Amino acid sequence: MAKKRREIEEYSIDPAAQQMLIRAEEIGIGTAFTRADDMAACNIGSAGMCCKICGMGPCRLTKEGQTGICGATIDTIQARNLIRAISAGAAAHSDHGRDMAFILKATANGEAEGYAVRDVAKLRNVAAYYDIPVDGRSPNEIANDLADLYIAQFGQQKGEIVLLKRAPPKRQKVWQETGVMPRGVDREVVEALHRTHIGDDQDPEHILQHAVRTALADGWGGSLIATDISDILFGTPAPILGQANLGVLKEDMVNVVVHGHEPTLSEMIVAASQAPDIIEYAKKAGAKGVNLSGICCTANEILMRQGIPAAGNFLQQELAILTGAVEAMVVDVQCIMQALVGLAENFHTKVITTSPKVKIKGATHIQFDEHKALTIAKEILRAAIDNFKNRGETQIPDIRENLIPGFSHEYINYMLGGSYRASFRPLNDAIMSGRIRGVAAIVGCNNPRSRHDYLHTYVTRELLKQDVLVVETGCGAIASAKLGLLLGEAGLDKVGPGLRQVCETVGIPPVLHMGSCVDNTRILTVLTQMVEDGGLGDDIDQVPAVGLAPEWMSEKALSIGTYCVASGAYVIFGGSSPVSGMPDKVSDSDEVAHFISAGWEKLYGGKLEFIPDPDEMIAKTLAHIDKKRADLGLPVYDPTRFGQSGDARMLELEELPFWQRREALYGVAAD
Ligand code: SF4
Ligand code: MSK
Repeated sequence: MAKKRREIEEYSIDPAAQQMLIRAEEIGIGTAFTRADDMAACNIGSAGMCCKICGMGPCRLTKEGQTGICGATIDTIQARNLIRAISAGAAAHSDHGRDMAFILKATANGEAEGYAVRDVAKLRNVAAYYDIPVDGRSPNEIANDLADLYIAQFGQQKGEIVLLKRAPPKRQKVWQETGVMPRGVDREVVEALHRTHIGDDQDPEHILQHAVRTALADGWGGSLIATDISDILFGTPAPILGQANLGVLKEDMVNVVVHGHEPTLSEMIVAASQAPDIIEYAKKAGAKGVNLSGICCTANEILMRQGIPAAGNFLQQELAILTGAVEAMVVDVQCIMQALVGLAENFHTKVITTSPKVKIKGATHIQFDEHKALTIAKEILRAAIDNFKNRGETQIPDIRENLIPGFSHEYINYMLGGSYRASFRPLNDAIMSGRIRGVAAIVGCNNPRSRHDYLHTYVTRELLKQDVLVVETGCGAIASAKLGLLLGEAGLDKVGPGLRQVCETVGIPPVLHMGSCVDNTRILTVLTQMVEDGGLGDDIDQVPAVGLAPEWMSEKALSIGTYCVASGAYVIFGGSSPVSGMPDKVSDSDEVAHFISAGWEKLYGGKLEFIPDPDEMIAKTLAHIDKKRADLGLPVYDPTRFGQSGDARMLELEELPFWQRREALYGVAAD
């Protein structure tokens, strides 16, 4: 019997995505959306109740008190499945960080074609954390030492990952006392795999303690290394005008879409696309030039730094090809659907894999090599240009939105305090006074099992109304961008009055785009500085802040969620729980689900919960923020206290005849 398909509007709230899904239906092509309809999720697997780590299984535990053939309980199996997912996520982020460290090393030694240290100030600041001498030394000398130090963090066997010292001192003490200080990135990931081999660690809480250690090796290790070095090599992001959605593709240009996560090759493709010889080559092929855009977090990397438009988020990778206007989709690592290659066969699009770690059968492989990155970038662009002549019928949705991304921790610091008094003080003050109720980090993926972009943007909009400042990364940030929430005035009309006042005064949008999913470390840095600047307690768990991943799907999201919890944050995931006995429902007997919530809260002050209902997510976020406010002795949040403000008030006054403005402003009638 054919499975029931959802209506197009149920697949996505994005009209550009809807247009492409209609096109797919007309042509008779399947996408992740239709495949999700056709493939019912396995209830046993999705709740973590299936074990297949040895050849005696797989063991599916569906009855009360049942164990696997080896005697493993449901709690042990769920904990093992969870730590394996977290470790895979930590490995993916961290391996990205490792590659960045090797590129920094090659750059410092003049061996990386086209790369240079672009942000010397950040290099010096980062080096200073580790007492690497900076005075009287060239950027390359400092970069060489930093690269060596960072490369060593992966293979380190004993001691502590050196980046952990950037966390608040009290937080470091929590980690020391609970025994979760990661020793080296690779060691923790390997140990997670060892512990979960048949016949090893079988105490769920003990397994999950190591899950925390492994996730910390990601957040305060591999990911932080990736963010630091990306900024050093390509520049620390600052606000810049960009655009998002499929309408950024251009009919009269060669469209090259870069997709994945690493900025290394994509930055070179940006440079190559502007080279006169490439523009000339494109013109000879009958195009006006090369139009570059991105998908997923490669998009975020070049959007934040170069203003290169984002064609869309995770669920739009197939939809970009469906426009028929993409000459090449160039992919590196992570979140790349294998379906792209089969889909591209219906069009002229070339799918080009570039990472030595990622090949897809049927795709063209042009391997990235940092020693000749610019040469390779040009080779890729020439292949795309050569393909322009093969373009058939196209349909590019005329839908795109402007946005201002680029809110790195450093820029927020500058924005709030200027060059000489860079500080988070005004933000802390606004939270303390109640103008801003608290902060929410809304991050993470799309998932075709939920309506594309709906949960992200619903939760974002509702929290903004409640005077909650929102910071975003990853595919969630692209969802908000497409709705126009990442713009100053454009986003302010539906924002609470206190938050609006702050945004108008400082000149920021109410939703700050902070980067890719590896850049969730920027959020850790922001929280750390909010603690350092005073008034909001002396550790991250006291700050009125919550992290949300409403549409998560990747293992990296689980690692991010876990390191944020271990850093003191309350983290809410949407969708189904990988550790509840019944999908969407936690019962008293779900030991693992309780442990990562109440158990972790006791140990780390943060907790991880899976809440599918968006209104419950919002209610719990606000309740948590209000509790943290009360614990700090801050005034109870009062939405009527700050009324209308700033520019909004002036616009209202402009509507009045001038003789009434004075009375409206000062309560005194005109003479
Ligand atoms: Fe089954 Fe135990 Fe093997 Fe897992 S480890 S598959 S529960 S026998
Ligand atoms: S790309 S990990 S779908 S955020 Fe970073 Fe988006 Fe999630 Fe991939």
